[in-house]
Amino acid sequence: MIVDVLTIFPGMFEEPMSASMMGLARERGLLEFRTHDLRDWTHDRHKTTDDDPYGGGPGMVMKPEPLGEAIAAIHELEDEPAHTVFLTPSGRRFDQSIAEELSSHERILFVCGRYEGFDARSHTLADDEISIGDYVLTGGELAAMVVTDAVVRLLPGVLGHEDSAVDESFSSGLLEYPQYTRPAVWNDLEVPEVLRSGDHARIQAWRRRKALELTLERRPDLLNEADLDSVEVEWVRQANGNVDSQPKED
Ligand code: JCE
Repeated sequence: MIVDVLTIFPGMFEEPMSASMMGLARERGLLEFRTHDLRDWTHDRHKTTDDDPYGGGPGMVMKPEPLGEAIAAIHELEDEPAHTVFLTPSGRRFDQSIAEELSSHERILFVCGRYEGFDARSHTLADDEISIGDYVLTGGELAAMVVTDAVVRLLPGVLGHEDSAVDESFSSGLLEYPQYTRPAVWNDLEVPEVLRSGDHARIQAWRRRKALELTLERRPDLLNEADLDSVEVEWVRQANGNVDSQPKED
C-alpha cells in the first residue's frame, strides 16, 4: 500500500510513522509512506495556504488552489490515482469497519487541513471524508496518523502473528477479555486459577464470559450488534435485569 499525506506540517509524521510497526511495515516494503508539503504548491513569497472567510467571522480558511494543484500532482506520482481522504470533523465517523474498507485500497492520500477547515469547494477533490471522533482537533494530521495506524496493522504481513489483526474485540463485537502475564501474584493480586489450569475449553468459556461481562458493564451499546448465541442473549437479558440499566431520573 502507498500512503501519501498532504500537510503543512510534514515534520509531525516523522517519529510516529517510523517507530515500531509502522517502521517495520515500511522496511518490509509493505507500506510506502510519503509526506508532501502543501506550501510547495503555493505561488506567493509567503507561501500562503489560508485566507479570510467570505462573509466574515473568526479564523481563517484553507485556500483551495494549492490543494487542487497538490492533489493533482500527487495523483500523477503513480499510474493509478489515490483514494483521496479528507480528515474533517464533519466526515463519517471512523471505526474498525472503515479501517478494513480502507485497507483494500492500493493507494490512499490523506489531506490534512488546518485553521477553521477547508473552503467548501475543496471537498469536490475528496473521495471520502473521515472524522476520528466528536471532538475538534487543531488540524487533520493527528487524525491521519490514527487512521493510518489502524489501516496499516491490517495489511497482510505487518503483524508477526497473523491472527492478532483479526481483533477479538470488534470482530466478535465484544470488548476484549482480561489478559495476564507473569508473575502469578503481583501486589497481592492473583492471576485467575482457570488461566493456569491448562484446560483450554474452560479457558475459552471463561474468556468469553469475561468479555460479555465487561461489554455489558462498559459498552452495553455494543451488545446490540455483537455475535451472541442464544444462551448468551439470555444471559445478557438476565444480567440486565440485575442492574440499573435505565437509571431513574430524580
Ligand atoms: C480540523 C477545525 C473545523 C473548527 C482542519 C479538525 C478531525 N475528528 C476530528 N476532529 N477534528 C478534526 C479536524 C480535521 C481537519 C481539520 N481543523 C480545525 N475544523 C472547525 C476547527 C482544521
